[in-house]
Amino acid sequence: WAQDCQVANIPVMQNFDKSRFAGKWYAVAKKDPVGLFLLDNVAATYVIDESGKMTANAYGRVIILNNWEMCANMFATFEDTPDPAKFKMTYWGAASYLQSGNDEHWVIDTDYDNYAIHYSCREVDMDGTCLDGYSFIFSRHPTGLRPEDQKIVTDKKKEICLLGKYRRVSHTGFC
Ligand code: ODT
Repeated sequence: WAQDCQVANIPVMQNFDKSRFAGKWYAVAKKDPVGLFLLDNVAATYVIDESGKMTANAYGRVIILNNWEMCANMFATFEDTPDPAKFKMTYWGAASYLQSGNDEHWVIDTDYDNYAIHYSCREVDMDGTCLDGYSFIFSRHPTGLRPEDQKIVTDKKKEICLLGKYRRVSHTGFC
C-alpha cells in the first residue's frame, strides 16, 4: 500500500448508506480550508426525505466582519453522484452575510453509530493533489471519539494525506 495523494484516488466509504448516516453529528476535529468559516461548536444534522434526497443543517461559531462573533445556522442540499459516498453540496446561511457556495461532500469512512470522516477538496492542484480543502471528523457523541475509534480515524487521516492537519473543535455550549 503506497500513499497516493491524488484527489481522484482518495478512497471513500464503500456501499455508503445515507439513511444510516442521517441524524446529528458533532464535529470533533477539523482541517480548515483557506478562509475558514466554522470555528467551533460545530454540529451537522442530515435528513433523508421520502424520495431519498439528502439535506442537512449545521451550526457553528463564526466570526464575521473580523470581530462579530455569532452562531451561524447553515443549510445544504446534496446532489447524488455515481459514487454513493460522493455528493455535490449546495450550501447557504440563514442570514445573507454568511458563506454560501458549492462544495464536494465525500464520506471517507463511517461506522454510522460513532464516527465519520468527511472530506471536501475545493481546488485540485496541477499535480492532482488537493490545493485547498477541508475535512471534518464527526462523532455521534458530543464528548468526542471513543478510544476504540481513534486508531481507525488516525489511519484514515493518513490515507487522505491530512494527518497532522487537524485541530480540535471544542464544544463549549456557545451555540
Ligand atoms: O468552515 C469552513 O471553513 C468550511 C465549511 C463550509 C461549509 C459549511 C456549510 C454547512 C452547510 C450545512 C451542513 C451540511 C453538512 C456538511 C458537512 C460538513 C460541513 C459542515
